[in-house]
Amino acid sequence: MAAVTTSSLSLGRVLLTGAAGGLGRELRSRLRARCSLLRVSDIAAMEPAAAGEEVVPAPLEDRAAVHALLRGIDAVVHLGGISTEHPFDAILQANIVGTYNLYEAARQHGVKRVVFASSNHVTGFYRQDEVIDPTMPVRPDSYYGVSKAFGENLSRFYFDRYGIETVCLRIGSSFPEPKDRRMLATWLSFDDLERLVVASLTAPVVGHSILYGMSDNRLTWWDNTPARHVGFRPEDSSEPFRAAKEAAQPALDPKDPVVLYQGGAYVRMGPFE
Ligand code: NAI
Ligand code: 15L
Repeated sequence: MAAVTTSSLSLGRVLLTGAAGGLGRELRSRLRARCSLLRVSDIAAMEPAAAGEEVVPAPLEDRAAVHALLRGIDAVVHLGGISTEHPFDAILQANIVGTYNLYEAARQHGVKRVVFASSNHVTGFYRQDEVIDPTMPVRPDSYYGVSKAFGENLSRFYFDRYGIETVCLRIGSSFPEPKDRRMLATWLSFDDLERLVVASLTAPVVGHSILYGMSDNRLTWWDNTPARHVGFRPEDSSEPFRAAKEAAQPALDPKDPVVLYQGGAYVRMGPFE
């Protein structure tokens, strides 16, 4: 789809981590024209640099490499890391040590703002018959969710102690289309993802903010009222996919934890030992 025109403001010198991933590849092409420089990074192979880009591979757990990665950067969109449930040791390195390295380098280089890709799995053990908002206590559903809660807390510390602003995006399910009935509630279109990230980078004052990343879906479990100051206005909806997804899954057992809890299948992944 064509890029969304939400702002013509230059975003300055931006670092995009996780640039080889599903969301990184989408955002790379959409952010490039808005930045004076877009530095893209990952451990996986990336497309060669286009005009206005730098391609800098870096493992997030490598402190020196991450320090170099942040040099001269104004703002970060941090998507890099393990993006699903995995054994703790892998999550520890990529998501916990890696996010610490990123914030510490951001502090040392005077970075002003970070947009952190958190996840709905920070609150996956709330039930699907509850509507929650970002001020409510976390209830992670996985080691992965715990690592994202760590990132949210770490970024709050770096704001309170050092003044680095962060918008934590508890992304629902951002794919070309919803894959199942659960995603009718959690779906975030790529155009709305772009709107969300651009709003998070350009809102004048964000301090430390947390909001859920979902499109304007008819059925929702999340209320972003406490984060209205970010100015995110989703324009897409999962509703056009409803009939097909309901036909594919006509019966749901509400006693099944995967149906009962917002985190879906994540609530029963593992243990891995
Ligand atoms: P993805 O798995 O496609 O991309 C993540 C990227 O991070 C990959 O290219 C991977 O190579 C890179 N990466 C992994 N470990 C790394 C390390 N140690 N050092 C450097 N790079 C590393 O995930 P996706 O879907 O693009 O998600 C992007 C971010 O958004 C992730 O942080 C994920 O947790 C978060 N998110 C995504 C959702 C979605 O629906 N796509 C939902 C909720 C959160
Ligand atoms: C996530 O956090 C994952 O990164 C993504 O792959 C999906 O599993 C998504 O949550 C979801 O809850 O659908």
